[in-house]
Amino acid sequence: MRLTLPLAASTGAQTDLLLLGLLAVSLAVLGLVFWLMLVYAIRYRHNSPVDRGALAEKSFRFEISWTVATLVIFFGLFIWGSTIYVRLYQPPANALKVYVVAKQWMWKIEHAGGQREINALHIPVDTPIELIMTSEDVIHDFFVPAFRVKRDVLPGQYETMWFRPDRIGTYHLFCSQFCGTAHSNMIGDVVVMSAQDYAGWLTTSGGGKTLAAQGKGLFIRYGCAGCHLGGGTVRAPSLVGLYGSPVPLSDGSTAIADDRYIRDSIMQPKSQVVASYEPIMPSFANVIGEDDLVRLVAYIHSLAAEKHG
Ligand code: HEC
Ligand SMILES: [Cu+2]
Repeated sequence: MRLTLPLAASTGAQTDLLLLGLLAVSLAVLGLVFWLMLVYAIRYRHNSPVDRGALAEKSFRFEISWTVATLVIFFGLFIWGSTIYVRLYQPPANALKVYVVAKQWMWKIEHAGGQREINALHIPVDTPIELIMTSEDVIHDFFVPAFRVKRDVLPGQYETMWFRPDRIGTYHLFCSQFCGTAHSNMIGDVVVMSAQDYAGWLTTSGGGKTLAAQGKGLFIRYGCAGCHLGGGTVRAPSLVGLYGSPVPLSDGSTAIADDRYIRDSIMQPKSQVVASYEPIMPSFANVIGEDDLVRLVAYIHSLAAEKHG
């Protein structure tokens, strides 16, 4: 019999350790309480001849030390858990980005090379993978137990999450947020492949045009180019080199141009207006679907590379 869930991501080992730690502390507390109960119940049972003495004095030293000890232990657990949790949302810069669009009731996966798949995710082993996820309708939740990752996928915004698979194989993907009648069908396979197999998969799985190349076409089709490529009558910021850089906003704050920022710039342009520009960009919410949005974001992402070399 297998007691443990297979672990296939190096980033998940710490989660398992934390679980063991929590279990150990809980068992220790449980053991202490039950041991004391047992000892006192037997020792001071009805009719037992032991001396019950005078009532004990309240000792502040004792009260304070057990309170402080508990505080230290449980605060330590909190810090331990939150460091792991926070790290889950800080993907390394070299992570391979994959876009995930959830809808009732399927997972649509879009790779940078233009490969698309449904209810399956093919990824290379030993590579940090960053998922940029959104939903077309209700709240879903991307859950891969073997990687120890799980995150709600919300409509109208990007959620990111990362992990590093370290074992070749096929693992279950679940939607773990009840999302309607066919929620239980919203499952899939995560296929972790060797670098060669992955390269082979990329070439045989079509794609044709990369996401960025498709986004470039949409950039013209949706009329973004008219404002953003300059030459016209309106003044709009150039998007070259934007991705990943800090953007000064009109309210005096600074934002980092990540996927989420770019998404919001397109869907809710009024929410963050670039400093020294007029808020004239129209909102594309209800105009651009999630699939096209992913392509536009990938295109703007690709413009960052143009500037650097
Ligand atoms: C009517 C002209 C106009 C159109 C059309 C337009 N934009 Fe904009 N856009 C602007 C202006 C002006 C700004 C700067 C003010 C602001 O942030 O709203 C801007 C800001 C942005 C930003 C943030 C830039 C930065 O430096 O932080 C992004 C990203 C962006 N637009 C993408 C797009 C995309 C994608 C489209 C097409 C779907 C589009 N825009 C269509 C005028 C336009
Ligand atoms: Cu779902």
